[in-house]
Amino acid sequence: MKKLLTMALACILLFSSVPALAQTVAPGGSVTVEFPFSGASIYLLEAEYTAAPGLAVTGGDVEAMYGGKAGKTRALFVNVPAISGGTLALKVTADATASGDLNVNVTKLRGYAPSSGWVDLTGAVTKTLTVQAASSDRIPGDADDNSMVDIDDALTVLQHLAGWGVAINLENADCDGIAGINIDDALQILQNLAGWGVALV
Ligand SMILES: [Ca+2]
Ligand SMILES: [Ca+2]
Repeated sequence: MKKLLTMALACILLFSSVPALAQTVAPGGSVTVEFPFSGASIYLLEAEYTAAPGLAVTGGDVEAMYGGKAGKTRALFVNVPAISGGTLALKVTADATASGDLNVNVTKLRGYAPSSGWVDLTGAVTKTLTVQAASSDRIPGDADDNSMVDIDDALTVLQHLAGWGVAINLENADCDGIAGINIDDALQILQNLAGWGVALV
């Protein structure tokens, strides 16, 4: 269902003049960039693409196609019976030091059918990825995620540890500088609140 909705949205964006929404990716992270295509009825799809310095294509597939492989600059997929459209989904990974708006270009997109030979498909486009660090809104100690640290946060950690199934922000709750959530995190919050000079990190 989600894929169908994504495809429907992609088609609307492709066939309208509305600019596509920019996708974002964190430095060192990966994102799937979709290139819808259509045209002749084909058994084979061949795509060539380039990624700006700072980005690399690290995988990909075509929904509804039987098999194939996406390499760094080229993808080849096959399907029987023939299909007349689909979406090339490229997995793009950003370097840890990448930043800004960087492009991925599909420079060639063609399909093959025995009756017609190789035919160019509609859909070769440029997509821009904005590489930006995820905004950090973490508040160490704010286990119940209400934007303040008080005794309820220590209780939330304790209730979580007791298996009460309470809502908890795990990133905030792990606040004693030692990875993992345990009773020391609850104590850290209590000691911080008591003015013992213990920092929440
Ligand atoms: Ca709180
Ligand atoms: Ca901890």
